[in-house]
Amino acid sequence: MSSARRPPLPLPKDPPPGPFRRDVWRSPLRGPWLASLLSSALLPLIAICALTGFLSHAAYDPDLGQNSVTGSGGIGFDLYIFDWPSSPGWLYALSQGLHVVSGLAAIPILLAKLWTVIPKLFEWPPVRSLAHGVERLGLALLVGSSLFVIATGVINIQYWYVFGFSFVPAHYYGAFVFLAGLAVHVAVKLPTALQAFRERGVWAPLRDDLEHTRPEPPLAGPAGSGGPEPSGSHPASEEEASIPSAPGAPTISRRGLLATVGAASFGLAMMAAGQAVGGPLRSLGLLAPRGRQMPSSGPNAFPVNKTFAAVGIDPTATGSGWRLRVTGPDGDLSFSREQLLALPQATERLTIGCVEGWSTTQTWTGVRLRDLARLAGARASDVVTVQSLQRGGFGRVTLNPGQVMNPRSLLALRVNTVDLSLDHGFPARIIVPALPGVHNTKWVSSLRFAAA
Ligand SMILES: Nc1nc2c(c(=O)[nH]1)N[C@H]1C(S)=C(S)[C@@H](COP(=O)(O)O)O[C@H]1N2
Ligand SMILES: [Mo]
Repeated sequence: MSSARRPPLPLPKDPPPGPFRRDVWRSPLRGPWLASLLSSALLPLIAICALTGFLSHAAYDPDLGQNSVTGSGGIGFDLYIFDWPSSPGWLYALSQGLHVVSGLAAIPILLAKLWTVIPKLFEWPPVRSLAHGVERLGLALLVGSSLFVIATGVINIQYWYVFGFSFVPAHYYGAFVFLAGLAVHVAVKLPTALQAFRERGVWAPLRDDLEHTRPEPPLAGPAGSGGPEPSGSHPASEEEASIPSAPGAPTISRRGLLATVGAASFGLAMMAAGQAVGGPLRSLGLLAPRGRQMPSSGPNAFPVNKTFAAVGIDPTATGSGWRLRVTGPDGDLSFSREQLLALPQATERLTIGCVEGWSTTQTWTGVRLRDLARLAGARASDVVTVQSLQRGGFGRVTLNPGQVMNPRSLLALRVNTVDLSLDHGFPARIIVPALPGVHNTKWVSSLRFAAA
């Protein structure tokens, strides 16, 4: 097969000094068994993260202006054939909590996996044939997209909006590239992983202490060469490219490495869970950016995403001149805050579950959306478009008929027995069970009920 290895480009036969030389990579821990074990730990986390990610997008329907991927801002068709339910009330917070916990927990394992296979990044020659080139391009997309979805996710959780593109579509489309690449990768590599486990045992290499830590032997079956390494720069087979040709002495055992990675993963998961569950567990969220700007005590002491000052609404607009406009088939209505408080009030304990991985459950009081819909003459199949005093940003959202008609859905005027603070949406805000946090529009100025 030597002709297949001739570089299609005029490259020297031998790799240049540096990472392209196989003997640069000396850790005796690298090999197909370690890569397979780390991958087996990653896959369930990725599955949870992907499923909850797509559920979150389903929950974003019917529309969230600039965040929409299915509406006008996106690909223009609806991938989700069901309406996001508005019960149980903790559904979105649970889904989003799992998304962020599994995503963060995957990071140390993914990094360890990439470390295990990094010699393969520096194959020489970089491209041996068309098929090899296509395969490497696929791997580049897989690795690149995995790092992209994780980086954009972390940056978004950390409130650090540095990129010049919209997070939601970028993270969403990045996930498609990642999952497509992953599906191909799993299909191609599954036989090797099973073989590595069969030949070495799933857990057996973890019994070796530092002193007994040796490089993995080459795989014996079809995926491996079954023989000793040939001389030269090429590994006997693709699968063995990560096994060092000139191993150094181990500095950590395999179980030491896995314990370290596992501890990092568990620690990140706990920090994420602290934020996601909220309440007293919030203090576990050591890296959580939220909480800096909330009052330290009192009924309004729960996290604020965007403060009143940050969104730049004219402060006089929330004063005594504020009116809520309600439009529907029966025409145009207008309510002062006093008039809304004079309507039947409902009190509900409801959760705001934010896409950025935190949640908070508070006791909200206000007018049922269903009652306002009835006053406007809306039909049970109508959607409502909510408009905030804030223009642009998250100032407009559409809620589906189930969300409007749920008896627990409120236009909240008060929280924890006091008036909403300006930061929490005074004079009035939307609070709907199981709604993504970002749809719970603050500083509402109008509601328009209409056919979908
Ligand atoms: N008008 C408006 N409403 C908004 C936002 C906003 O930026 N503008 N942020 C949303 C987001 S992302 C979340 S998670 C919740 C947070 O509510 P809180 O700040 O009252 O805790 O409000 C939502 N309502
Ligand atoms: Mo949010």
